[in-house]
Amino acid sequence: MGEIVRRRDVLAMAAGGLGAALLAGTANRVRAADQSLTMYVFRGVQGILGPDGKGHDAIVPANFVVKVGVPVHLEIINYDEGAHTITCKDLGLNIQIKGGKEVGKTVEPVTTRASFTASKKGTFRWYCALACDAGGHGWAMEQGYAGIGKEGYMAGFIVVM
Ligand SMILES: [Cu+2]
Repeated sequence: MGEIVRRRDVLAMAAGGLGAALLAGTANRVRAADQSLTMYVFRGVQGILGPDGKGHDAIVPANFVVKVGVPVHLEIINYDEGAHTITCKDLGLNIQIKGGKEVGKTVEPVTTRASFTASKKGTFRWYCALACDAGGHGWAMEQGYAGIGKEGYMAGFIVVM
């Protein structure tokens, strides 16, 4: 992973001018009042351990807060080779997160962008609707989709205020 990050840093520096141009392009679509959140998907080997002492797939942060009626722009960077979802029927969400790119024994992260606007206040549970966490023997998915008690891994809460 260190190698990938270093390469990305170098690329970012090399593309400084281009990056600024791309950001300017993005700014046209993201209004000042909008919310932005960067999330990460990590695979079990990255060391987020469950109570069983084993690593498990996790979406970080699993719990987050958004404002009602204000668009939220998510940037989800997936360091796991598998695809995942952020599914929350109460908020009409079923965000499909693209899998990372396997290169030998490492994974190059792949970024998914998605936007939504929460239309009602409350606390809503999301879960990943795909059978993932194979490396952790599916622990995060036990008792159904990201089973009860597995929040912080492939489930969590969206607090809409
Ligand atoms: Cu998942």
